[in-house]
Amino acid sequence: MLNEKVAKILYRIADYLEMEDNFFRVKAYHNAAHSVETLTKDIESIKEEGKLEEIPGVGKGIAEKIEEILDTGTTQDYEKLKKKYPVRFEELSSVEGIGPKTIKLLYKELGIRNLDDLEYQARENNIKKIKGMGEKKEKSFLENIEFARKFTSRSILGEVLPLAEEIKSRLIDLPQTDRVEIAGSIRRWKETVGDIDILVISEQPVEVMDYFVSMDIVGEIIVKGPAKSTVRLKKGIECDIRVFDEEVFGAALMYFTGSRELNVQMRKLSISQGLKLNEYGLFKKEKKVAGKTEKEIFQALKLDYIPPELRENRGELEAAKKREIPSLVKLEDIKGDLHLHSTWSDGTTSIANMVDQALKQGYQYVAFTEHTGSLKIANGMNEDRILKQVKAIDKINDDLQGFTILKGLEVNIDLEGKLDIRDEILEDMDLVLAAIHSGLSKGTIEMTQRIIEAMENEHVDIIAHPTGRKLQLRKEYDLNLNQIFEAAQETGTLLEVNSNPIRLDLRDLNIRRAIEHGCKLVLNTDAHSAIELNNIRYGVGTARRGWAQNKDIANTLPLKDFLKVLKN
Ligand code: DGT
Ligand code: CA
Ligand code: CA
Repeated sequence: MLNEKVAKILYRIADYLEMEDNFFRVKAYHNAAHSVETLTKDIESIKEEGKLEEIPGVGKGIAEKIEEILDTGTTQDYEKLKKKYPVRFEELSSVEGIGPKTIKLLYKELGIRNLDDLEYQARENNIKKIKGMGEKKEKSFLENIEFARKFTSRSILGEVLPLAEEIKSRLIDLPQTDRVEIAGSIRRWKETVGDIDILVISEQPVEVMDYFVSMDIVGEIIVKGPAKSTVRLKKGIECDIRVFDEEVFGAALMYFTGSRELNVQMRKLSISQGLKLNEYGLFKKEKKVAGKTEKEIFQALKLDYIPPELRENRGELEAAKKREIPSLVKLEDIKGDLHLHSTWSDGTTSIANMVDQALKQGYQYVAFTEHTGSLKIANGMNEDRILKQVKAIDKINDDLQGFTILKGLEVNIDLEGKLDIRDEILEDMDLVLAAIHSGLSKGTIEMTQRIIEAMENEHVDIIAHPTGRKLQLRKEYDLNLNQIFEAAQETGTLLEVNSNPIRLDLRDLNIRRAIEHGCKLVLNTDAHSAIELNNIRYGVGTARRGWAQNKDIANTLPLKDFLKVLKN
């Protein structure tokens, strides 16, 4: 709907004008935006009839701006303001208590551009130091950020990565490209992403850009130039592409992989060694010392190579200086998936087809863990059907060589922390997952106690999706995670990293905390169809962001050793 698009730009201009203290025009733009937004008639046809000035609140000046938007997709003034204040306006203003004036203040004083910056600065207690802010505001920002995140325009990695890979493969197929890489937050496997960043090596950038902006998946061209272009894809997300020479590509890749916070620290470190780092290389005076590859830049700075997933300024630079960057878990290290559903409960694929997929992924084992009795909506199985499935799996196993299907269950933890299947049945299963599926909003003490109680059951091997969050849909349960981690470690219960890109639960920081507590983890997909077994890569990316190594992850072990890690 064009009306909405025009209204949005007018609103945004009003916001910028407010940052500029131009209150009279703020009001004018605001009124015009509101009129356009609530028009029932299509604005394009009003323009064609030459009647834009008849819209309430739209005078000659704003009518001209609307024409400019309809003709070019933007206005020159708007573009200038965007450059002047390169902040994620929508993101920041979605935090309660933050308007244009505060955004300007936060940007000027602390360079805050987005929610991540805001959260960082608030946690560092830098906001209360700004004149006019104070401790109370800082605290309330922190409280409201979580809520605001749900309503921001960030997309889920699981939706964006396939799109980025599609663009990458199309660009690679061009005769003019020598190399194509996905950079930015996607390369870091961040669970949500703001936009897609693609870097290309090519000697014919103009042809590459021509192709890029004319792809059928492009909805709108935002900027087009020989070195950089930005489009909005039809799916809504923006995609940046930048072309570089082979000689500088490592430096460019490092710079545009970020994170911004790490880049700042890397530049500081370079300066302290008498060097200068930017997106074109590492320089000593005017002489380039490195830049063709990331590896040679890290080397020249006397650092371990830092994998992209760690580049968040969370201690990785210090570790790299001490040559203590751990060897992180890799996709090919995963030997099995221990959380699968088939048509026996609420999955859509047969056991045989799921196993085919597991074999394709090079696995040695899987476990089927259907829902149980009390979870009626998920076609939960009663004791009778559980025993039937056990027999069915035994039969399939007889025909498999070098591959084992484990017989498992995903049992429900009730309000008291009890399970909905008798111990006598659980005892005969190879593996038991337990999870909370109801009574999600009890208080911290109760929720924590329910999970600990379940872990104390000698048959429960794994707690599935331990915090219950769903990205942009549902917060984590109120849990005392320290107590959960301690109990998991003491009882030898594995904690799941659920690899469904909506869940990613445990998330990166909690993975790192769990490992510090000495917990063991297991990476599962919770697949309800064969294709979803591929989601394991999101779990691996997240585990790497949590600094996980093979020794932390039970399903990097061959079957025999894996079974030893389970209880009993
Ligand atoms: P996103 O898109 O919000 O999920 O996060 P990123 O990290 O992909 O951020 P983006 O797309 O704005 O920029 C890509 C990378 O480029 C970012 O991680 C660091 C680098 N970068 C871009 N602009 C700047 C800048 O002004 N300063 C610094 N230090 N780095 C920048
Ligand atoms: Ca990005
Ligand atoms: Ca970008």
